[in-house]
Amino acid sequence: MLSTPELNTAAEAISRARLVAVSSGAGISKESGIPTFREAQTGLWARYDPEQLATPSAFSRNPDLVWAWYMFRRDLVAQSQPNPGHHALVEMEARVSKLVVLTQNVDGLHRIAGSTDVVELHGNLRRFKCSGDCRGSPTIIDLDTIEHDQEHAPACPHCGALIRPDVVWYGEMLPPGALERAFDIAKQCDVMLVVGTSGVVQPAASLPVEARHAGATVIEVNPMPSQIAPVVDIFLQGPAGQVLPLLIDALQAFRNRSLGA
Ligand code: BV8
Repeated sequence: MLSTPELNTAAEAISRARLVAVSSGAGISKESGIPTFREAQTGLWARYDPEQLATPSAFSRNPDLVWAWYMFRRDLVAQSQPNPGHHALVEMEARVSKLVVLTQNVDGLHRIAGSTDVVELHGNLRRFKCSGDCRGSPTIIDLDTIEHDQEHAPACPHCGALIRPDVVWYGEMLPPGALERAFDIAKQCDVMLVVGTSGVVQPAASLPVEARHAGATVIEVNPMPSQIAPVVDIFLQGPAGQVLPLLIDALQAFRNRSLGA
């Protein structure tokens, strides 16, 4: 389990960093009540595999099924709040020179918590767009301005194509600007804090590898080791909502010791 020496070593590395990159996955939103991607889905969606639903082919084959899934998740996210893990990252941002969050999450909770520099690698399920990008990429559609229900994918008011969530599906390219900036940050950061990701989905899973190869210290926060374990320098085992606040305490203690020295 988590030990004080590891927390102190991690806090020292973060304190000394010019640039801290945080790479977050579904695990940081677990304590906000949002199930992680690989947990068995609940209820109505239990029989579906998210990786089969979050694809262009699923949407073209059965748009209403995929639409209903996103409406379900959108409602779940709308009822969720940032948890102590998200808030600890906002606190950390105030205590270090520069901190950028590179998130795989589509729930928008980092920004809602107050993180000011967030790169959304896989989009945001609170935003919707014309599936034909009829007025440029992306053609965002404000759902509040059109008639729609929970069961049927509505039509774009401009061109009639179906409306979809503004997220990156499997087999789709990540937003070019976001991907490029994420890898730049990974190459330049002194510390990469990886929080709540299984390290399975590419190309996001390569960010910690890139950071380590460029000389960064890689710190992982997760109740269990992930697929990025081979590049992790400091493993802080536990849930983000508990570990990240402890890391803030360790940062403060390190700062006090340095000032007291
Ligand atoms: C692309 C948006 C180029 C949608 C998502 C090699 C082999 C096979 C396939 C591929 C390959 N390389 C690339 C691919 C294709 C694919 C891929 O990576 N597949 C995987 C399955 C192997 N990648 C893509 O398609 C990407 N695009 O590569 O473009 C291209 C283009 C055309 C053709 C080929 C290539 C696009 C990927 C984006 C997919 N969209 N989300 C939506 O949400 O509906 S991915 C989605 O799943 C999430 O966004 C997130 O990224 C991912 C889930 O991962 P995690 O966040 O890590 O969550 P997970 O549940 O897995 O793990 C949770 C972790 O939290 C666990 O470790 C757990 O222990 C921990 N945890 C639990 N509780 C807590 C906790 N941690 C802290 N605190 C807690 N309390």
